[in-house]
Amino acid sequence: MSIERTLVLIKPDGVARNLSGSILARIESKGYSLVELKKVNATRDLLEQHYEEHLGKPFYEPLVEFMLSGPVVAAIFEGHRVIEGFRCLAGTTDPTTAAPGTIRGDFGRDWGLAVQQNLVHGSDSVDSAEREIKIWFGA
Ligand code: RTP
Ligand code: MG
Repeated sequence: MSIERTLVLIKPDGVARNLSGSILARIESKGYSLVELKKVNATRDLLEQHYEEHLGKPFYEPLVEFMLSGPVVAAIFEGHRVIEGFRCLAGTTDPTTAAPGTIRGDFGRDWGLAVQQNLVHGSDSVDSAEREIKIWFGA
């Protein structure tokens, strides 16, 4: 067994729509454990670190603006294969076509805005998780 940790963000759309509790409940119901939880107003500096892999892409600036548009909930969840498990719970990036039964598929859709507002973020690898947890929660 290899216990992993992952960074989960409930993005400003999820917080504004009062879905934080429903989203966290799904992750806990799957059997993952909450390690840390906070509501934060992200800064541009923090988001530029978080999204450095997307620098230069057409959706980068709208994405950063979207993430600055309201508070986000940041959480660390722990469990065996939680990184892959959470991304499976979240569903694919485009919420219009994300499978029903997933967080994005059940609660989200493309609103035709500059960036896909898809409710949640989850780290995509052990290395990303370690990097992102440091960015949002410190060492
Ligand atoms: P995330 O990082 O948020 O967990 O989502 P992801 O891995 O499924 O998607 P990624 O490719 O890492 O993109 C990061 C976020 O950028 C926004 N995005 N918009 N074409 C678009 O409009 C577009 N592509 C990406 C989404 O909010 C995506 O989650
Ligand atoms: Mg990603």
